[in-house]
Amino acid sequence: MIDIQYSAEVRAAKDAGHPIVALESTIITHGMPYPQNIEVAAQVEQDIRDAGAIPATIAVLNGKLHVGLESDQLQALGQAKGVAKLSRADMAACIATGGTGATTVAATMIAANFAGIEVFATGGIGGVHQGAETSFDISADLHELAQTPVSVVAAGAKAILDLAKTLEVLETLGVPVIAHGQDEFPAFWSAKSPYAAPLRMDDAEDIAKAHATRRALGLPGGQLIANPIPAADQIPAEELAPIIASAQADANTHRITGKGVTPYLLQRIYEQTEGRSLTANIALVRNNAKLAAGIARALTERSE
Ligand code: PSU
Ligand code: MN
Repeated sequence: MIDIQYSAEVRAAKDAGHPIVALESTIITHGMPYPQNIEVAAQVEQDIRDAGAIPATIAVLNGKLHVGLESDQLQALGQAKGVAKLSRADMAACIATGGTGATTVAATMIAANFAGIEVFATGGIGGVHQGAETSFDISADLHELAQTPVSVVAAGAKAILDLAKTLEVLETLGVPVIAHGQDEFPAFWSAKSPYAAPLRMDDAEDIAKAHATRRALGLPGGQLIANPIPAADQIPAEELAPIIASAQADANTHRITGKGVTPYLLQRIYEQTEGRSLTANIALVRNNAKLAAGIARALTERSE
């Protein structure tokens, strides 16, 4: 039996029927450098509380599935070396063998759904990598969105991905892609991409209503809520393009493949922007946390 370990705060919120927002942990262990990773994780949790919901950061610690981390657990995870990156393929094996791992978007969706949490905030989802026509590198996050009923708030997909192909795969898989407050699909560090989002909604209530309607129709799968980075925090796409191209070339030269690709590219871009990519990343995650809290609140109010 899977015995979910809830944090005290999440346990109390579940008992009281308060809105809860899931958070992933790969962004902590593989997406940001220490010590900013821990500071950001704690800040994002606080942003969710300030917006009227309860944060549930998800990870596997010593074979236990944790939904909500106590602050000492978060501190330890953020400093640990060699933590596994868990997606759909490896979360069960990690639990079964008593391992410790951080959950990606896909694994966090599985755990959140298992714990009855319907809304999840992150930075960016995984998608179709550039060169996927030869590498076949397509994130399991896309397939998860097609089968697990959680609404994921992200700032679109990173420009290290092929956004056009990512949108095509999401369409094929029947995943609603809803841009928040604009017509364009956002590009993570930049608010706009050249691609139109298939759907647009301007407030949390409509997004919650769409989520509940999918559930009522018995449709499997979640929604991708593409929330643009605030204009003041973005890095112009033209400025990033050559940096991304050189990071991608380095990844090819060093034959980085599989799970290693996303963390490698993020680290190279961080170095080449002298940390500006991280500042923007923090701003967009915080912005996503607020919107996710609003959606979770709207869902709770609808079911009352
Ligand atoms: N985007 C970020 N930071 C991250 C990730 C994505 O800005 O840390 C992580 C997420 O956990 C996402 C994962 O689910 O990378 C995708 O990895 P892959 O491309 O290997 O599926
Ligand atoms: Mn991949």
